Amino acid sequence: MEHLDIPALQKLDAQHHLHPFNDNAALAKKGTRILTRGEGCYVWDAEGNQLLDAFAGLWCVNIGYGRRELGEAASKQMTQLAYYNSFFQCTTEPTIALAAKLAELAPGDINHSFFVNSGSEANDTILRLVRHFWAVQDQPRKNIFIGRHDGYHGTTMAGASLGGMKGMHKQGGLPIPDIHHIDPPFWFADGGDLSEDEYGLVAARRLEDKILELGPERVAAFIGEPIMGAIGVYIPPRTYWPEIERICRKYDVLLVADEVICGFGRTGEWFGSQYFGFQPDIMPVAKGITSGYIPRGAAMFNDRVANVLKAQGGELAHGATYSGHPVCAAVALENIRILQEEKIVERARTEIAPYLAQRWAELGEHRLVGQARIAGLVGALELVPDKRQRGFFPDRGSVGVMCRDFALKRGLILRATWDAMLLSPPLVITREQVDELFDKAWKALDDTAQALGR
Ligand code: PXG
Repeated sequence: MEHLDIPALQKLDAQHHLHPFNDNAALAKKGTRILTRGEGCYVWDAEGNQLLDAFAGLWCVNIGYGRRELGEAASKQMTQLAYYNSFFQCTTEPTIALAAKLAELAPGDINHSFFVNSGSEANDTILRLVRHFWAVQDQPRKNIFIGRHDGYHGTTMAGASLGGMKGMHKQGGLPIPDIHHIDPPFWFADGGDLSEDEYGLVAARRLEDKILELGPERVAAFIGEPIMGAIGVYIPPRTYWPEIERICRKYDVLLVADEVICGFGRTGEWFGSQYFGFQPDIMPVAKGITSGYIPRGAAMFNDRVANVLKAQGGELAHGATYSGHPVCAAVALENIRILQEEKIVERARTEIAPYLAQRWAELGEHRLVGQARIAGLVGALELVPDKRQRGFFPDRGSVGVMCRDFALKRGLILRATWDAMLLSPPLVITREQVDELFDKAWKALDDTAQALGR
């Protein structure tokens, strides 16, 4: 491997590159870690450290790193036709094939894709097209979206507004108008003496209260991540989503399941809605659709919404240069081919998820862990000051960062949100790698406990 001048690169990075979700002044002093290579579930940094990536990049490298077929698919398409768009009565073969493949995979009658470059753009698209859907049916006032506090739907104006992250709302004058939020289903912090199933119904009925407060004739859609990822893997009780679905149907509110993290096998099912047993009307997808190898997102709509947009929508005043990019479509198709032919989702569900759940529960025994939650191949360890109580450290966030750094020193990438350690490995992780993950995570927890004097 070519030798890199790490300090020189770090200096250039500090001088010229603004990093997302970082205090850039502090980061410039510390210097960034430069990643150079990936294979399977491992990545290597410029110093030569081999790291087990238990976070699949950023919840996205579902088929693992280093699959040459995806590079070959991109190269073939680039050579044949590097670019053409879906404007001007045109499109390309891979874009057609991807739309058809997604219709085959998506649950129920979600059969129609609008292509974009990211999850954020998928949600912007959904906000605009859903408002248009109601407007062309003479209901222009039915334009309010309800999301959840602490939800994550991206960082564009609409994405960040639909999400409920307070830090994001503070920057840039958000949320934009006609977006409301209800409290998220987080039993660990909010469940009190209720059982998880009782609490799931209580949390879902907040949606009904909000719809009645605003007036059903004003509410266009509800949007939620089947499992809330970025905030710390909040896995709702089983009772939550069916009740949300019932409420949406009752008031004719469109149900948007944000599948950007859950989609393409994360829970052991193809989509998070299938894991929880509900049927959305609309879903944004991104990340796992290409396993992160190339940017691609889609806003997916059911027959009802798409048919109205087609029959009554007129010209859709929406779209981007890269909406129908054939190279991104070719890579997505190749990724989905591998997921299907190698039965990666099925294997994740039947072989890996049960074993991972068992080992994750063992980590839950650690004295620092208050709750070990997991669904398929996504989970969290909630670090707590007192294992006997469902509570948080007073200085929320510092223990999580400490544990994350100890894990890195031991060759394991785990992400921390506040004091929850998040898990989302490539779906191709093996039982041996699960054992390695367990050993490194346990040691990182020990290191953290020791540093805290516990
Ligand atoms: N919806 C969900 C549920 C997401 O998790 C997006 C939409 C936006 O996708 P794009 O492709 O625009 O990033 C996401 C993205 C984190 C983190 O810190 C999570 C995401 C992105 C960046 C950081 O966990 N999720």
